[in-house]
Amino acid sequence: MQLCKWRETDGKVRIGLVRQGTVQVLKLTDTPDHPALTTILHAENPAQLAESLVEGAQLPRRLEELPLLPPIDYQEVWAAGVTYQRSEEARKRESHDAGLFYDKVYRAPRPELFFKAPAYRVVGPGGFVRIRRDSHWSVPEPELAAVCDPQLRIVGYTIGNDMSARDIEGENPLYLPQAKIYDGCCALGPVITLASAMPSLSEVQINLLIERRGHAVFRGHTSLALMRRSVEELVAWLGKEITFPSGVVLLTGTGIVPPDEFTLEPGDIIDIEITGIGRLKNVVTQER
Ligand code: DO4
Ligand code: MG
Repeated sequence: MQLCKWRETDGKVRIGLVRQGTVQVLKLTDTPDHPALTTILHAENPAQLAESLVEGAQLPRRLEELPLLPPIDYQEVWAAGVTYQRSEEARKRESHDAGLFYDKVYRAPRPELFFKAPAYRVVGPGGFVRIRRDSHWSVPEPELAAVCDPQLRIVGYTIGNDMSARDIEGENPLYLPQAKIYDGCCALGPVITLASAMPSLSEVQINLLIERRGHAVFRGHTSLALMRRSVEELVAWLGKEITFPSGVVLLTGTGIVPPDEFTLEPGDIIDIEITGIGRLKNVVTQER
């Protein structure tokens, strides 16, 4: 079972229950204290609550016809880094003076965790992700995103894109927040697959396709089985000394890095597919 969020033409935000691309509208509206999506996600049994809220009188809709919003309310987005060997190797190459630190963090018990974005900065399916105007080496990072409730139970999964400026991070690792956090730096969607409906993570595959003027300029692939740490381990480290009253979304790191000579250009289309969730497509821009 999956959940999606969209805005109707009358401005109302709706939540839907998705099965095989068909969306049943739920009778639940946003209030500032109880945003609809997290009201379901943070319930004791999200699937049961969603089922009980199906608006029987409304005809089912097609997922691809809805103007989807990112599947997030007020959660912070955090990210883990260097969780795949592919990422460790790439960071060591891009960073001339600080390669050792990436090696260390890949192997150390404590993972790299960083704040990525407040919910309002997150872009949804079909939206624009940005490359910084002061970067000449930017890439998408396709990542499994764990959606956690305030008790840090993993209640679902979505697709995340941790947009990154490799040249800025490579110049000095202390520039990480500037390489990672800026307008249009993060996309999530298209839906949340409830944890109970997610296939075994060891079988989950991630595919990335980047198209430029109608042609594929990069294709990459990885498997969650190649991740050095489990998602539960990352979430446990995240929650050690910090609480998340509105819940949190944790990007779990990238295992796909385009070759060093590749950089994104305005107009590129980033297409990320993850088993059990679907496909998140975004267009690259440098405009604001
Ligand atoms: O150390 C920098 C960030 C790494 C990252 O975002 C990733 O591995 O996905
Ligand atoms: Mg990343």
